[in-house]
Amino acid sequence: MSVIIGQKEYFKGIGQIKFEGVESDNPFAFRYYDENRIVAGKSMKEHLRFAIAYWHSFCGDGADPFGPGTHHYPWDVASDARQRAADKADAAFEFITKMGAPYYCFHDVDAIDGHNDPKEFGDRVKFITDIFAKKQAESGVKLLWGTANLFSNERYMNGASTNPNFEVVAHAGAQLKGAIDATITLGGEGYVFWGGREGYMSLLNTDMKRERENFARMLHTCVEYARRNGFKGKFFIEPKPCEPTKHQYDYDAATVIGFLREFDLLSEFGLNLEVNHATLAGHTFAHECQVASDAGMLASIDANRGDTQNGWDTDQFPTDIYEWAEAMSIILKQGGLAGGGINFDAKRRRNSTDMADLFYAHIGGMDTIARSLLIAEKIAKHGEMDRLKAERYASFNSGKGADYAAGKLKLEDLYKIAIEVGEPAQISGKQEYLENLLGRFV
Ligand code: XUL
Ligand code: CO
Repeated sequence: MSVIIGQKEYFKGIGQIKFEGVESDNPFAFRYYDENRIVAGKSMKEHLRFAIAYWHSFCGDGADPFGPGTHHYPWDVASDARQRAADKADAAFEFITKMGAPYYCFHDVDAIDGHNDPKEFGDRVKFITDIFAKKQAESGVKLLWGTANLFSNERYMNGASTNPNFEVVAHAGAQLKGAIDATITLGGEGYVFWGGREGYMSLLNTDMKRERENFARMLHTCVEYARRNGFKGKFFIEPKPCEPTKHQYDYDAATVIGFLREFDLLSEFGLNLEVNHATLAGHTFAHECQVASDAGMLASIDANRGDTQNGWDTDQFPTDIYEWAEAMSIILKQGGLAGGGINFDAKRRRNSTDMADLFYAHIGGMDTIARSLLIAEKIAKHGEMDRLKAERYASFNSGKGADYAAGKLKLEDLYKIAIEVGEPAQISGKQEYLENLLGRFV
């Protein structure tokens, strides 16, 4: 059966979204995201490397635990799986192009329907990969990262790479091979591992030591395969503490960094931090960014936000300018994201049912983040925030403090110094002052 592509316009009446500035009243325009504007030596486009998430934007139907989907897509009607996937690709590339986003991201099963036969599924993924390759060449849109969905199929109910049954692990491997092949063919800049079911529901039936070892074994197996087959990009792990499992092994940035170090995977990987996952781990987004950045591991971001009253992954579009200003300051300080970009792993609300809502959601998200970049630049230029932080630790820069930091002092030396210096003077942490300073730039 031959498949028809590129014949339809799905988002009729909505044209290219352009920058019009803060005075603009046009809801279909950017007020802050000006892709060519130079900020700290690079264009906004290069700094932010925005990506559209295939799953939420073109597959997510708005279903929740209390009811089925409310989003009905005109590209999701053909009876043949390949034609449906081709129609979805038409809609996706139309949207991504109209938004002016340079990148997209996808799971294998977002691109085309899954199939239990690994050969048939592999063929389907190859089929859609060819279409994506054509669409990328026509539009100039690039693949930020690819990934395999190893959590939806019921065979993964006890985990994928951490499944207690080796046969399920083999199926996970088959799927990973297909998704890695697609990522390589499409020139993906990264490959993401998010272990949705790589954790446990109960320790009573779980050999955690073996599961973590098996998880690391699969990562090594994938890295070896991808490198042997020409993958030049970066591997990312996306931490999340729980949901759908009670406990996920990739709990948070610090846990993942420890895991990668324990299993000798540190050099191949970076972290893809998701805002709402940080919240679920009981951290701020800035905390996760700082932990990752300090370890040289802050590579990519899944942009969204939670809801302060709901303790689950609501995946809302970013609007919190304070949250982003703090995080962006950390990103800017490390010279940008290491190998990744900013992917909108965010979804419209169930009752946001107009096609226009998909545009408003992304325009708002891109503007929030672009604005945070401008704020971060101002904070850096002003310099007081950095200066105050540095001053707080100045006692380690010279004299005995520097000797101590260099490992030259023994515990007995500290005893002598404590007697010599007497009671230290009180030094204010100036938190409110710094909060005001941040507020001034926001
Ligand atoms: C789930 C989540 C995933 C990953 C990719 O919480 O964030 O969509 O980003 O598998
Ligand atoms: Co994510």
